[in-house]
Amino acid sequence: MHLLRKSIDGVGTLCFRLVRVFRIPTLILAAAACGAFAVPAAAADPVISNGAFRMGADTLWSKGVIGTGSTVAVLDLGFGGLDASIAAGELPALGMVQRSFDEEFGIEGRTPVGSGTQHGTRMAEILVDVAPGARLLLVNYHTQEEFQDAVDWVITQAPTAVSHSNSFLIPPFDGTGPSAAAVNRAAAAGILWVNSAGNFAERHWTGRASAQGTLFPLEVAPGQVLSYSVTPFGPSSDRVRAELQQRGASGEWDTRTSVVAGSDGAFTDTMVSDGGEWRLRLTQTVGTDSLVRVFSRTVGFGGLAVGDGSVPTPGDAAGSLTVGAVPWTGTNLAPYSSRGPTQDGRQKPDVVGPTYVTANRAWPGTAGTSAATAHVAGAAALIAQEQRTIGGPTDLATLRGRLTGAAFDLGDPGFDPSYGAGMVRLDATPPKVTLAVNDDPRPLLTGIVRDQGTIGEVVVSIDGKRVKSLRSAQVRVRLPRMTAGRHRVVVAASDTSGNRVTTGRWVRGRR
Ligand SMILES: [Ca+2]
Ligand SMILES: [Ca+2]
Repeated sequence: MHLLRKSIDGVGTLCFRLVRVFRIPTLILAAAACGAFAVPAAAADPVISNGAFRMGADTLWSKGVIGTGSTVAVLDLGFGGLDASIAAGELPALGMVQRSFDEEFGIEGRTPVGSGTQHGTRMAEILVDVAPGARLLLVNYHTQEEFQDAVDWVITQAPTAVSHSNSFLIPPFDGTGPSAAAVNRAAAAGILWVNSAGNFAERHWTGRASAQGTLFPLEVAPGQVLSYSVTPFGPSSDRVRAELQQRGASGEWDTRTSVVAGSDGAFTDTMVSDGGEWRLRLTQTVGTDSLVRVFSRTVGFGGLAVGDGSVPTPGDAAGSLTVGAVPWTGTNLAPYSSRGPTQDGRQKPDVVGPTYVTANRAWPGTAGTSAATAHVAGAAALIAQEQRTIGGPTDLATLRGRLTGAAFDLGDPGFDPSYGAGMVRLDATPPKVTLAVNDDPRPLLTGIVRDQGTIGEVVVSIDGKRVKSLRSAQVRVRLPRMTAGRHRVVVAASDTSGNRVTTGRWVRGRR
């Protein structure tokens, strides 16, 4: 449950029991919480992504900053389920521009392995949650060639930002490939390109292939899809054969599909497991022991996975603001979130965003660096409007600087290879706490916690020992009897963006 706040009378009565934020950023409070307000019955009952509150977007909504005047292009493989999303009130019925570059399947699109997809629709829902005033362009493609055409069209539309939550597993992964070049064209045109780092930290391996064959046992359930991208990095004449093998009835390994990859990489044919035992075999056929990079679209490498270097393209582009993922309730990188360095040694991701959110009740727990990316693009749309409001610059360097400069540091201190600059943060102001303690034998601690964003946790401790944890703005805690002498009562209040303040009082014990 989110904790939202609204002053409902002239003396600052605060209600924190949640409620709903509608598509216009009027904070409407539950009748149960405040009595004076009834919640209007909505035809649809949309839900706001938890990640918006994690970033502190509500601090800007309450100032009327909802992304008005900003355009964001959501670039994706497909937008299935748009009508249902609009009917559920999760996307606006009017104002979204649709443009398909997928020659075969149109705006609905397909995944890389040919399935229908609602991925782009989920991303658009998150964007609308963070920046409900932004104008959306929904643009899809399937091939890398179509992607480049899509980017060139998007550039003509001059959006504030692009939200692209997809990757190509096509080398060279050093920021110079064709999709990275397209991203850099957008950046050169002044557009903030926000790209997912990828969900490949557990589905990536790099190491040496050998002439004898390097083997990867695969844990594959029946019906599971197998699809691999294989690239040797060495002399251009080097070749590595990748074979997907299944153990036959008599115990020998049968090669079910095989491909030979050079420095421009190759994909294995997509296989669907019918059960049994599977393995991937990499064999150096030309050259000696090439360094090989393998991405799996589907099945993880388990204990053999190599998280470092698992950012595909175009998250490798210098012009991309590349986004890793942290669950919205936590501070630890999602285990799948791809990490740098790039093939040429640059650090990615640039920032992390919130994930594992619900932006549509029918799709709880939307995860991945995809969801994180859409949140960050929405944040950019808000910052751009805020800048216009104050007459400040809205150029790419300013937006990028705001997103990285105000990020909440996570992981190792400072910029690091897992979190980049940290979690994108729109609320950088800690809560304010007013406190009083009476002198009862068991003192009553009372207080109010105020924040422009959403209150996360309020912790009461005595002499460093936690006695109570609250998630409300109203503090009313009966403290235990304390021994004679002075004791320090501290209230530590944090908002959901991680900003924290501590306020203390000395209390005399009487026991
Ligand atoms: Ca850090
Ligand atoms: Ca705050």
